[in-house]
Amino acid sequence: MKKATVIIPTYNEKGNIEKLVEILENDIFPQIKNYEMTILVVDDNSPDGTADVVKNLMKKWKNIRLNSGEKEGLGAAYVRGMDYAIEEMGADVFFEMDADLSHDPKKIPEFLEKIDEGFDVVIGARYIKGGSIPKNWGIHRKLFSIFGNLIVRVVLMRFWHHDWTTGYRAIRKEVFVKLKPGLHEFKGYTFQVSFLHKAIADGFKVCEVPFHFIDRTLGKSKIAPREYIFDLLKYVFTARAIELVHSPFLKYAITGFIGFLINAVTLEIFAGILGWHPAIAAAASAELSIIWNFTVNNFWTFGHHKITNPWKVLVKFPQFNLVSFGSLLIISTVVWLGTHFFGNTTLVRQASLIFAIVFFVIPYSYSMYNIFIWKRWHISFLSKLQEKAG
Ligand SMILES: Nc1nc2c(ncn2[C@@H]2O[C@H](COP(=O)(O)OP(=O)(O)OP(=O)(O)O)[C@@H](O)[C@H]2O)c(=O)[nH]1
Ligand SMILES: [Mg+2]
Repeated sequence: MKKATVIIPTYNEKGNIEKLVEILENDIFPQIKNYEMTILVVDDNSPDGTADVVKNLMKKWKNIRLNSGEKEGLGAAYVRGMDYAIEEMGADVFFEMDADLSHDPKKIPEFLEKIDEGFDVVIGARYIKGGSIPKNWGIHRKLFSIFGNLIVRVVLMRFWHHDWTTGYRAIRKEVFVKLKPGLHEFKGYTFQVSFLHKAIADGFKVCEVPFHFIDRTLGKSKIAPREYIFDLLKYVFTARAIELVHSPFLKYAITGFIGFLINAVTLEIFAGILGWHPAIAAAASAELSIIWNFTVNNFWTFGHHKITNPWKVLVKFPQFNLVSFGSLLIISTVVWLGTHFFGNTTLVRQASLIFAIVFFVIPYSYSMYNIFIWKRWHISFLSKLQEKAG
């Protein structure tokens, strides 16, 4: 039979741990037939004597273990506990669960069903239908949690997962084994966000199960909000920057910038040196830049999706020109509007051009390339949208 371990990190949870263990042992575990259930309390030498309470519980139930260590933060405790659960307890699956009864234990069988359906990580989510945060939380606490999650979703551009900071989860051991080398730097609460982010990036299957978060009635919260916010922002912005550098976006930007230089230099050569009519010179230099962009994006930026079949190139190249024509329309409209409202000066023209490129042309052309030309987002992005829609 497969083994599942409920890992409960504790720091001064003397008043809570016994109650939680009683509920798990008496009410929840007997319902679960296809897993051998165990409990691991990961305690950081709590000064209130949480460990002594656990030792007493271990006399009553044989499926409980205690792992004690130095206090290094929640993330460090989880890494230690997950290692222990795999090595010493033979866990195939483990749960992350707070000791303070905030995480409704009745949800455990539902988490395991999702694991049996083939999901690698099951997230207990408060911000989806059927889930909630406590009504009696102060406004600060609510804003902290809601905006924390929103910032993570927006900065990481991962909108399909709604609750990133939750500490109620079921995880298959393979996920931890794979991610472990990169987990040590996140010793605090940021561990939760980084763990989920890495799991998704590595292609593990993640789903959400809603639950109502209950406010703790005993003991103190261990979160240090200022430190947490700082660490969280540091993580999401650094992780996003690394992702951008590794994604085609940077290559796209370099290619586009050189394309722009080609356009500017050849325009000067054709119109200034060769004396061509400015309209013809502009069209020819723009087309050279388009040819450059198409070729380099095809073989480099979107090299994994490159179009090599000559017939396909014949179809794609005009499409690419059409997309470029869209960029041209955007730029001319914005520059025209800018000069119309703020005066036809060099400053306004240049500022409008940069504004148009940064805020409209880049998002427009990058998504067009991804969706219509090289179809990189076709599978993951569009099918997800369709899934959501129907
Ligand atoms: N071992 C260990 N456990 C920790 C540490 N920090 C927090 N915990 C435990 O992690 C769980 C979550 O901590 P909480 O303080 O409840 O965090 P929270 O649920 O976001 O905050 P509240 O809603 O105010 O309770 C609890 O079981 C804590 O005892 C730590 O440094 N080491
Ligand atoms: Mg709590």
